[in-house]
Amino acid sequence: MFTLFAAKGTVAVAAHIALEETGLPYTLNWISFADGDQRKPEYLAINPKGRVPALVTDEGVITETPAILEFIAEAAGQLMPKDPFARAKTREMLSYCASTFHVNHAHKLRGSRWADLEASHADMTAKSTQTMADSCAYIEDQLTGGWVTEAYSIADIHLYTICRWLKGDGVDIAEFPKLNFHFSQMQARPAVARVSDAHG
Ligand SMILES: N[C@@H](CCC(=O)N[C@@H](CS)C(=O)NCC(=O)O)C(=O)O
Repeated sequence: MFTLFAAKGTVAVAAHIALEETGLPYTLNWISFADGDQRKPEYLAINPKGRVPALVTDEGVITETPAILEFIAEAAGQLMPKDPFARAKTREMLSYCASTFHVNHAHKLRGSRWADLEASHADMTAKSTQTMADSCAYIEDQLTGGWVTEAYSIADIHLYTICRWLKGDGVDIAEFPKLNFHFSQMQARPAVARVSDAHG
């Protein structure tokens, strides 16, 4: 039995979807950013980085979305290709989502992680629409029109989770037809719809 610590609408949506898709037993523990739960000692004892998601397992805590997603996929024997090249392409997308796509988004509201001046924050916020659109253009070019690799995998789940933020970031996903199709395919999945309802 796993416990997922998640905040609504965050990148924790990805781990939540993976758990719903696989049917592994888990409990959900909501963290409220509005109440600053992520910086409270109780939560820092679970994840000293003060971020979500965190997945508590019998062996210990796992943080970082790519690691959590791959752990869930391996525990369930689902959502990860068997072929070495396809596995590498899956990890390539996970890594891009975590290190670039997500970070572009974080520049919109979390500029204080990288700079102190208000003017610097404003500059980062203004730039995030363009960097998110640039990432979409890159991914659009990579996609073939279906899933990230031949079959549905954790790469699709991570990609979808970040694409949920595009509208709020000022990017119209309809300008990227393959990405838009990918997004609709994800929304049509019952597990994804259940998680979306839970996150509101
Ligand atoms: N690299 C981490 C990033 C996790 C992360 O930054 N999560 C955000 C929510 S999307 C968070 O917890 N932010 C809380 C804060 O900055 O106070 C991952 O991919 O899991």
